[in-house]
Amino acid sequence: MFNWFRRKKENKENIEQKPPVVEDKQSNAPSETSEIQSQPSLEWAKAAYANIQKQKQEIPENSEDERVASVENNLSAEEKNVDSSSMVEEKTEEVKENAPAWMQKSDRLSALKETAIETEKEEETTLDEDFVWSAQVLESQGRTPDDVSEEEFTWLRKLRQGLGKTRRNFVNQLKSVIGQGPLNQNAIEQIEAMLYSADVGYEATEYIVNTLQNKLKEESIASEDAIASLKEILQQVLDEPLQKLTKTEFEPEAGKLNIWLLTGVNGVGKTTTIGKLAHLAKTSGYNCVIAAADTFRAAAVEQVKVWGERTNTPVIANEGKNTDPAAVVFDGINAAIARNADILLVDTAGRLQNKKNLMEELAKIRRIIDKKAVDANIESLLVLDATLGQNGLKQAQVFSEAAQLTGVVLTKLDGTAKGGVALGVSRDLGLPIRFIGAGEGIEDLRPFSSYEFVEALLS
Ligand SMILES: Nc1nc2c(ncn2[C@@H]2O[C@H](COP(=O)(O)OP(=O)(O)OP(=O)(O)O)[C@@H](O)[C@H]2O)c(=O)[nH]1
Ligand SMILES: [Mg+2]
Repeated sequence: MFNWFRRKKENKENIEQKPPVVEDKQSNAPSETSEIQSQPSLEWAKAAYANIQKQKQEIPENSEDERVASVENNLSAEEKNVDSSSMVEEKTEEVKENAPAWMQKSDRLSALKETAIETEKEEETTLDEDFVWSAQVLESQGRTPDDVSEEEFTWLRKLRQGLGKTRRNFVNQLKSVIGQGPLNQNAIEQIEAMLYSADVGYEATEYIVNTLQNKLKEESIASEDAIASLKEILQQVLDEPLQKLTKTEFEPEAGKLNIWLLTGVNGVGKTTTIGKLAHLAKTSGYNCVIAAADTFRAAAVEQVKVWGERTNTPVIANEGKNTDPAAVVFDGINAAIARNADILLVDTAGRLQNKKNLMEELAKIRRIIDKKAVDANIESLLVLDATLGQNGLKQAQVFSEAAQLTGVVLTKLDGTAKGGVALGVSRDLGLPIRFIGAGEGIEDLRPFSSYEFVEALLS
């Protein structure tokens, strides 16, 4: 079993970054093929590719079915031990029948199903530019070609493609101003404009530009080295919020209940993230329970149940009208304890009438958690939509006042040119980014790595 939470995510040298060797397709660099061919890392990539092909041949065809069957068996055994008198607990097969007629036909439900089908189809891994780039990232993390998995390559490819728009703007402009000698005023202004257009935000931009300027003040260095300096600065900005923490890794704590509360404005991807997290945690070897505490609209509960069905995760919900979300969380904690679950995922409402209401609701949920799960390890994660850029950050301020936030999940990095907002998040909110979403599919969310993010952004 591959544990995504224990995966090594940092550069092994941490400071000594490799210069970018794989050029972006649309940059005006020499042709890709000759670039890649000339790198010694290509051997590493080829060896990793051969290893993945070998792994695939070794996996018997019915292993996936067996895995699903064993999860189902475990589930039914666990379910026998749960007292569900006060809660409506959905067995996943019943979801479709229980959903109101309009919901069964609704676009949303069918869209979810379609994505499910889509993500089940595995894309063939090919030894292309993205693969070689991913291999370089893994190699610089101290990995060997025989200990890597295909899903790592699939994710790194997704991350790099997701940041493609932002990267193309960044890298092309950077190349035209950086590495032409000490930075002059004109170059500084261009870099500033570029950072703003990627939605890095005012404070982070000022910091990045000043630090870069100090570094490049005296010397005239090659553009590759200048980009390496910039990478270092960006990674520093992203890692800064970790400095004040005693435990920097984000991993479910063993022998404890871990409660992850997801908050954020409407439509940012909270519910989708819950589903993806349930999948990620389960396939990494953890038991999850979901509490459907978005009681603001009926369809929200149905949506969570679809994800419960897809991930074989029990969903605790309360069907009543105007139910108190805190009561659902209460039931969720009971169910998680009864099942000896590792993680309780809590979905919350994004559509709130006013700030006061939001404050009260979240505060109440938090009080229940603190009181009911005294020994639990609680993470309060703010979900932010990267496509909203700086606007999203402004809305986020309200949440940081209401919930005792401990981290951020950045969603929708696929297809946005505003990937730079990650830097603004770290600088302005002072919160570590814990997960990153780059697509609507179940596999499209992974733990965040500042090193991988910066590499995907600049090389
Ligand atoms: N492209 C893309 N779409 C995403 C991503 N994450 C979520 N979405 C989509 O964003 C839309 C809203 O997602 P939800 O999970 O319903 O958002 P929410 O925050 O729970 O919304 P409310 O419950 O209404 O507050 C859905 O269509 C998702 O498929 C992502 O990483 N990339
Ligand atoms: Mg939702």
